[in-house]
Amino acid sequence: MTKNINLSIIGKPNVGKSTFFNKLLGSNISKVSDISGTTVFPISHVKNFKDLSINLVDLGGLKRKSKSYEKQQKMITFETIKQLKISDLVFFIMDGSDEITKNDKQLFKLILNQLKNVIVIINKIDLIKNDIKKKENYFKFFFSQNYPNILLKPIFISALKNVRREFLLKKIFEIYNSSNLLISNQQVNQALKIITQKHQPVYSKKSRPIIKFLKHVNSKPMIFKAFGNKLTHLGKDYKNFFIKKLLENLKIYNQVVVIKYINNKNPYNKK
Ligand SMILES: Nc1nc2c(ncn2[C@@H]2O[C@H](COP(=O)(O)OP(=O)(O)OP(=O)(O)O)[C@@H](O)[C@H]2O)c(=O)[nH]1
Ligand SMILES: [Mg+2]
Repeated sequence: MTKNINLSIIGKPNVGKSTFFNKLLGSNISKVSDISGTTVFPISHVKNFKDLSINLVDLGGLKRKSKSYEKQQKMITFETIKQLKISDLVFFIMDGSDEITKNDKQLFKLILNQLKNVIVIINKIDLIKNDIKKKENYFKFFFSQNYPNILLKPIFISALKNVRREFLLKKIFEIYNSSNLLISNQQVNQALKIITQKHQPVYSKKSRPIIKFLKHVNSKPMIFKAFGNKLTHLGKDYKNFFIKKLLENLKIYNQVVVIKYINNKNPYNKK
């Protein structure tokens, strides 16, 4: 049976979204130009791969909130949010020949806030003249430092010269399949053991918060529940550390994760 998936292409203006869309499909459906604001209305086309029927949607370039007062931008924002809500997966496109801007950060946050799985594409690498490695590290560092609840390996391409179509289609297939699974209690709690044996939460008010049991309760969005004692005392730093380690341990990439901490009531506290 074919599975339908919705995949949106999101990014600020002029980063090469439409070029990327066309090259992935091997056609010239969406208009490309060097003038920012070329795409306004969403353009979609279906690409079949294995048992997936991928509805690929090219969207207009989104500007920062503070700069989105023009009529056209309002339209693009409206369409993007509408599309984002029904997306199974998002291609977030950035310009590799440029620095990371506030516009990029705001857009990426929008995608994560909707708890969407995402593939990060760094485009236009043909324009990077020297020290590509340094540039790659710059982007990798940005994502690993700022977003603990998702593990990302940015993919570096030139949509113009080589979009890496087969590689990307396989990635979509992989992420789609793993995002529908529930991970067993055994596997999740094995990870919990490994993480907490190395780094326990710090003491707070003379007692130590303890995570006793972890359960994967939902896929898409991926939600875990952590049960234990004194979990309201868990600090933000530890939570960030814990979620990151969990993702690394379970090798969960491209999926945004939420952990809900639930305090077990201590039965001996009853009077
Ligand atoms: N050098 C280089 N130029 C590229 C690449 N990808 C796209 N471009 C160019 O960048 C410009 C913008 O490309 P588009 O695909 O229209 O960008 P877009 O993100 O769809 O732009 P909007 O629809 O306006 O938001 C065009 O001149 C493209 O030819 C690339 O990999 N390398
Ligand atoms: Mg476009």
